[in-house]
Amino acid sequence: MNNPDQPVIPEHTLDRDCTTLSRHVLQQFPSFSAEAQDISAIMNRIALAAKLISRRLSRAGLMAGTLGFTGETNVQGESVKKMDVYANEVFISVFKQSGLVCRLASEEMEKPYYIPENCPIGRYTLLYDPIDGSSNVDINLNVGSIFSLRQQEGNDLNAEARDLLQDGHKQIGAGYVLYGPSTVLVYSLGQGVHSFILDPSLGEFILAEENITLPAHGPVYSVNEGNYWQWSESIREYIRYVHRHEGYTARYSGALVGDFHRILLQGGVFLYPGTVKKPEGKLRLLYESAPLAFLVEQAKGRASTGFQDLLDIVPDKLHARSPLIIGSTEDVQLVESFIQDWTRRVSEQTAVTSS
Ligand code: P6P
Repeated sequence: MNNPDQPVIPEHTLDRDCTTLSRHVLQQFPSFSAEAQDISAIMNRIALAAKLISRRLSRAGLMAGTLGFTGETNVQGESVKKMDVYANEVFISVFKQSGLVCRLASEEMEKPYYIPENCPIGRYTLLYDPIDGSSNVDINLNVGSIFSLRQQEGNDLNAEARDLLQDGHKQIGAGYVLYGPSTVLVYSLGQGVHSFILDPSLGEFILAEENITLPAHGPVYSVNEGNYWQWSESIREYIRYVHRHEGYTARYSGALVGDFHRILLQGGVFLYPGTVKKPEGKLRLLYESAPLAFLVEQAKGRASTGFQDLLDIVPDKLHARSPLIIGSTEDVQLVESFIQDWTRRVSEQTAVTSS
């Protein structure tokens, strides 16, 4: 009999608070198979990494030696932030002695990191950008972690990880953590995109939204217009179009995860095109563009290089880069139409001048 003086907690609230990430992952599988248990355990480790990084970020300004640069340069030729190193080491630590992940491939490491005690058993590779947008760390703006999960194929005896040089459709799952006013984890295992919010009082990621889908069009275009004169004319034509037409608004944070999260929830398009000098662009394929492309397609959006679907790209090296146009289908197609029209005009002019 309910005590009238006691508040009745609606079942859905209690049940919702108990829909933790690991439980939600298990629900993605038809049975509690060994694979389901492995993937659930892997996601739980990623969640632990996210909690450790979130905790460090929330105290970064108060702890000596947390902010600023290490003085080193990474394989990308970028100055390394202390937070990059910490976050990279967190991912390594949470997977040691796990029997789950044999290899870790990170933006911060030239070669994959092997965890030998896991390798005969753990047949998974985690690819990740431990801190995406680290230029935002010292100014307390949002940053993120991006991850992609692939099955290890073969024994990789010469430790060259050539089996990772395959297209994005080979991903088993992908996701990101957004360290913002709250810490949000978004993931997909190929059955929709789902978001979780870290409840610090519980130390658990609690289900926030299931089966997130983008609208076919959104008002936001997200691009660093400081690169305007480095782009090809087709991209400049697209930018002039959205400048001239009502209904568009620019948003750009300098951190891919935050900019993508806005597009995922509100629609629109994020672009990091190539430039004339660097046609491959800046973003890394295997642990930045491809995981987000996996998510956006699961959310009924699109991801393209401007010339082909992003998930079809086969990298030639671990740290390969690719141009990225990602978001609502209509907005991605609009950008592609400018590229295709311009390419057609150029080839027609070439044909005329050479005839
Ligand atoms: P730019 C961060 O360094 C990053 O890799 C992405 O997170 C972000 O979208 C992009 O680079 C920002 O690059 O050239 O606009 O500063």
